[in-house]
Amino acid sequence: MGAHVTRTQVGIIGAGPAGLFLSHMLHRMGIESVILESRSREEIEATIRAGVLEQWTVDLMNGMGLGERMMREGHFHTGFTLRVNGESHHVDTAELTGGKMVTVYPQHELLKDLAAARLAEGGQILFGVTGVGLEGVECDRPVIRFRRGTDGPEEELRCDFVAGCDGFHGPSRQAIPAALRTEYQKVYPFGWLGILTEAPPSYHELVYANHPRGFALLSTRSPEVQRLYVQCDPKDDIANWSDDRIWSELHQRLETRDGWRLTEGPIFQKGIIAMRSFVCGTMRHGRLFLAGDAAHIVPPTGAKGLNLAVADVVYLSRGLEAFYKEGRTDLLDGYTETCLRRIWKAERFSWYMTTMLHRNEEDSPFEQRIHLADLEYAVSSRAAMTAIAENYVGLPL
Ligand code: RFL
Ligand code: PHB
Repeated sequence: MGAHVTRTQVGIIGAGPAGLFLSHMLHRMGIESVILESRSREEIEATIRAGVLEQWTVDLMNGMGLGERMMREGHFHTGFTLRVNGESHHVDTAELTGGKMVTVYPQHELLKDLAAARLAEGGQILFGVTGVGLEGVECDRPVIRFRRGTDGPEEELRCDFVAGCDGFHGPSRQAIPAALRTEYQKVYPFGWLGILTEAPPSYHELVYANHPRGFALLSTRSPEVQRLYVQCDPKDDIANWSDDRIWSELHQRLETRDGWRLTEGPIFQKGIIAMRSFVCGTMRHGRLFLAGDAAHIVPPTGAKGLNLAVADVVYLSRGLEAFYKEGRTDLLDGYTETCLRRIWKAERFSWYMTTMLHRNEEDSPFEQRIHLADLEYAVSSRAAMTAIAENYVGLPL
């Protein structure tokens, strides 16, 4: 007996921001898709990741009629603070960019909204699949093999196109022969220790702090829960970080000279993440298209990762629409090039914010002074601040 076969137009691997946004956009274009996701819905909806949405990402959510809860529960920030030597410098993004803002709305809440809406429309998202493997992406009839759960029989998803939206560790990028892939990478010698604490907001906007002890970031999640990060050794063991030590570092790095105090609360989640910049310069192989973290990674300092994933699938959906409605392949043929123009700008901005704001023991004294001069210039020049602001709120699509 042959494997059970399902047919669709676009087979999507991964139900992260890239995969879910893509299925929504395709549905509105009258293009069918099926999403295969290895994790359970519960796990995805409980994983804490990004928090900052660019203005156009918010506009896109609203334009698709999916933004109702985000508009009710999200936090709208017209700027953020750069804190240097205990002095606060407000970057008024709205004033510097003609009214653009960023919205703090947790990634897992966004994913909940996207998955619920897609399933309510009759969309197919298969959670908890295993053994995902790609075949035939070089010809016109690609096949994705998978199993439901760990012990379901092997099944085939036959499609016209495969969207590899499976994150940095997923199988899609590896399905492009190594000899055809150009990859660029930078690994940073520091990471972030992130916490969630049950406390009221300490400040009305995000604070990015540069301090001789290292970087710190004050962010938020809700009126009751705050998100904070401290620069640390990426190989450090979280067991070395008692709550007291975390608060002590946060107080020192975020402290100001005007008497402002960080509000503490019980810490209920903590973890360490490493930081890298990565670009796969080959985002298409035959009928396989990579999107989001599957193709690129930015360090989180610029808050770009999720937004960049959504931008990729906007371009991909336009290419697929031109293919199905007009038989044109030019947009699909130009996919990698179109995406990479935006990706490299986001890579540059994320790298710039990261190198400028962190303390890097591997930097020569010359480089350390240059980064400090960069920062001092940024907070003293309207032109430099405008450049930061327009990148932070998101470059036009
Ligand atoms: P995701 O979110 O990793 O989703 C990929 C999905 O694919 C599934 N998958 C598979 N499915 C089937 N078969 C397989 N073999 C599979 N292998 C993997 C995975 O289970 C997963 O569900 O990728 P996507 O969609 O490209 O989205 C990228 C974003 O999630 C990522 O860029 C952001 O989270 C990055 N990021 C931030 N981005 C922002 O725009 N603003 C922020 O403020 C921000 N803060 C952050 C961040 C990332 C962080 N971490 C933990 C890396 C803060 C942190 C701490
Ligand atoms: C977050 O709230 O998780 C967050 C905010 C801003 C960043 C990165 C992460 O630059």
